[in-house]
Amino acid sequence: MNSTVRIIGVPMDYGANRRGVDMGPSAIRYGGLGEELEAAGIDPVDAGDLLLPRAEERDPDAGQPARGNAKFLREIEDVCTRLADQVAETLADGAFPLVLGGDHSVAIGSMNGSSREGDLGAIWFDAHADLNTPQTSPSGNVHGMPLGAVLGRDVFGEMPWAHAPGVSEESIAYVGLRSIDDRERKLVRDSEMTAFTMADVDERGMTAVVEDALAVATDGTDGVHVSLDLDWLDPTAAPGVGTPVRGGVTYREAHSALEAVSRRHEEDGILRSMDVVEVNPILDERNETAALAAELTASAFGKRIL
Ligand code: HAR
Ligand code: MN
Ligand code: MN
Ligand code: MN
Repeated sequence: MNSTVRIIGVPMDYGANRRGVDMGPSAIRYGGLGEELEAAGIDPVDAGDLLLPRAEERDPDAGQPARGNAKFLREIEDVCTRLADQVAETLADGAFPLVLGGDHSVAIGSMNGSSREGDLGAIWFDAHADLNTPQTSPSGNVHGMPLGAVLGRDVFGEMPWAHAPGVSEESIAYVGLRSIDDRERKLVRDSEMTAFTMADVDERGMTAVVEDALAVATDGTDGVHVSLDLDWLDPTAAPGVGTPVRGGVTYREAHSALEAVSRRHEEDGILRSMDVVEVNPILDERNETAALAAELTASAFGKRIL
């Protein structure tokens, strides 16, 4: 693993439909992220949080695109532009960027920054496909659009802060999908992305699925971004998320998935950047989802039981 891990907090909830995920970075730190990473043999450096105006002080519709619906797009552009610069700077310094969300729209910034270093594959651990655009979104919530954004689909193609040319569809693999909008289903099917749903996990087991996902994300790229949305887990294991979906990954399956990532990384150093998103402490039970986010991050960085 990269010698230094730099933690970048992004207390952003503009992309979600409710307040709360803006407290994710604090909750994940309080949940033991530093200690967990040290247990993985990592020496983390905390760069603190980006500064964001409160959502109540902003007009969600001020930055609406000419067509479609995307709330707080102007604010998300500002945050993701600054985040992308910090991620790129972290990589230029030889450190590993670990981004704490915040809602999943932070991944637009992480992946834009990370892909400046060279072609980037991605593993998307999520219940949701996050492939909407302002034209297809049923909600206008940008946390349902980060992959649509980095792939430059629809209006995102004209937004250089959103479209990341170093990320291509065929290098993206979903793991654990189970909640896809009707219009989005066709988008996923017609795409070049590889989608491992919960049914694939049931059938083949988590480790085999993640190894295949890693093969997709490493083929023809120079590095891999891991995006961990805590609603990937079953709500019994991770209650503190804004959009829980039944039938998710168990506690142990989640650990084995991230352990598989770290095993591959130990072989050939594939991991370049990571984000951990959608923890909502308001909805959590005794901070257990945040603590689990910290634990899973440590598994990705090589923490083992023995
Ligand atoms: N697909 C829905 C939408 O676009 C739900 C958004 C997903 N929520 C998330 N993302 N937490 O993974 O509005
Ligand atoms: Mn997501
Ligand atoms: Mn999700
Ligand atoms: Mn593209």
